[in-house]
Order: sequence, then C-alpha cells, then structure tokens
Amino acid sequence: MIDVAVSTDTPLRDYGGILGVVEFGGQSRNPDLTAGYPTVGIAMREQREQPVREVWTSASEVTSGARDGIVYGHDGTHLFGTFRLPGAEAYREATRSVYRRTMTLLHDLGYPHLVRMWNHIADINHTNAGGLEVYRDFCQGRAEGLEEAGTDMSAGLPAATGIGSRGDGVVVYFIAERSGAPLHFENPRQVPAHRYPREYGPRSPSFARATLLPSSEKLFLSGTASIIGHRSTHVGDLDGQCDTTLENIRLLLASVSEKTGGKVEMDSFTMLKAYVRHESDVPHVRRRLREEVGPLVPLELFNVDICRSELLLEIEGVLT
Ligand code: 3HB
Repeated sequence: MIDVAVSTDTPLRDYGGILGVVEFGGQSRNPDLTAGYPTVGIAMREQREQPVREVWTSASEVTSGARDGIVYGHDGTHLFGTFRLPGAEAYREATRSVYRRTMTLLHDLGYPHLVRMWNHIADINHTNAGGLEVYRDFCQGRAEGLEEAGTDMSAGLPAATGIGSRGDGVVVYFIAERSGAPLHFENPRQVPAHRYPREYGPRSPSFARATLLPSSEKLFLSGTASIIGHRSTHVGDLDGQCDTTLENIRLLLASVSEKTGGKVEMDSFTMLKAYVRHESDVPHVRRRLREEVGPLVPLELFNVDICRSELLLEIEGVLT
C-alpha cells in the first residue's frame, strides 16, 4: 500500500518504508540515494522559507536503485522514480530521451503502468532560443519519448502536473505501478489535453485529468486550472479563475464517482497543492481553498509560474 504525506517538521525516521522524498525548498538538487532512498530537491520556495517535504511511503519492504539517470525506489507493487535535466537552451531532445529511458526502465523493472507524473520546469513561460515557449518545447519532447516507447496516447496517459519552479532545469518525479489496474479519467467539460489544437504548441501536453489507483483507493487529480473546452477563461480575474478551477474539480470528481459507483468529494483530499502565479494572490487563494475543503485537509501553496501565461492558479491533489 502506497501513501503520501506532506510535512515541514516530521522527521524522516518517523516514516516507515520510504519509496521517495521530494523536498520543495530554495534549491533544485539532483536526485540521489545517499539517505538510502531517492531524494530530490525542487526550488519551489524562497531560500528563507522553511522547505516542505512530500514523502512517499510503503507498508512493504522497499528496494532502491539508479539507472540511466533515473533514481527509484520500489516495493513490488509501486515504484517512485525521479530525474533532473540540467538547465538548457532547449529541452526537447533531453526530454524525449529521458522519457524514453524511463519507460524502458519501468518495463524492465516490471512497473509498466504510469500512475502520476510531476514535471517542474524552470522558466516555463520563457521563449527559448528557437522561439518556442519552454513548456511547449518540453511537451514536444515528452510526447515524442512516450510515443517512441509505444504509449497509447489516448488511453494510457497518467494524471500529471506541468508547472514552473524557481530553480533551473527540469525536475520530474513519478509513481508507476505493476498490475495494470490504474484507471484514467477526463473532465466532461474540458478537451482532453492530448487533443488540444495546434495553437497550443507543436505537440499536445500528454496527461489525463485524473488517475484512480484502486489498490490504494487513491485518486490522483492532475493540475487543474481555469480552462473550459481548451480555452483559458477569466483572464485577469483571480476569483473567476478560482471559481472555474473549483467547478472543474467538482465536475471531474462527480464524473469519476458516477463511473466507479464510488463517492469522491471535495473534503476527501489527503493532500492538496496550489500553484499561484503572483505572490500577492497567495493569501486569497488559500482562503478560497480553505472555504472549499475545510480546516483539516493538508494544504500547501507555491508561488510559481503556470503552463499558460494567462493562468493565475492551478490546483492538484490526492483524494482517498
Ligand atoms: C502537464 O503538462 O503535464 C500538465 C500541465 C498542467 C496541468 C496538468 C498537467 O498545467
């Protein structure tokens, strides 16, 4: 059984078997195994702020290793993996290659089913030397790497996040699974991202809106923003974007509940993260989220850029 906790103060020795640790602090750091499990650092906070740790744990024995630039921990059912691409003029080729290597590694280790991916991309909205936005260049490499690995681009894509960071380069971490049980979902009022029209870049973003992992009764909600159809809505209007984003989440949860015969609701988040473009908007977004999910849900907010320059916030989470 896989689990996740986000904390600023729980000592790592208090966790059981650790599959992997992501430290959101002042600096991006290459993944390593020095602690005995994969640890990676992503620059998501200012240096003076306390880092927050996302810890992925397992009730079973964990084995860790590294290959082809990918560091991983696995327990026989789930695998946590992570890699970092150094800062570069363009990411397409390196992204294609590392996504391809990731899929080969997952195949070889016997965890061929991606469940959830987080892609933290520095300078995500900048234009690169080739005149392409960094995010679009990344999306091109990702789509090519997944395609080369034989991924079914309409039914086999996992939930994901593609978001800015304050460091340099690209840091990715992911969860994969052995049995093939994950179920992927789309949002009824959004065009699936892998079918976005060409105006958003040479290759569409490769992700599903949510993935259900029945074995751990977890629903992984992708980064969700103020998009209806394929268009951004309420440009320049923070409350309008909060409303649309929250409504997108409600509709997605209703659709998942209907399809699975279960009931996933707004107060069943066990981890909720929000990305906010402007620091001055952080308190307001925090208030809006607290009103929505109540006082008990663990909530972290990060002041970073978002994949479309007109989007002011994005929300993701894990629900049980
Ligand atoms: C992505 O490119 O993986 C992605 C981007 C988002 C939200 C979710 C996923 O802005």
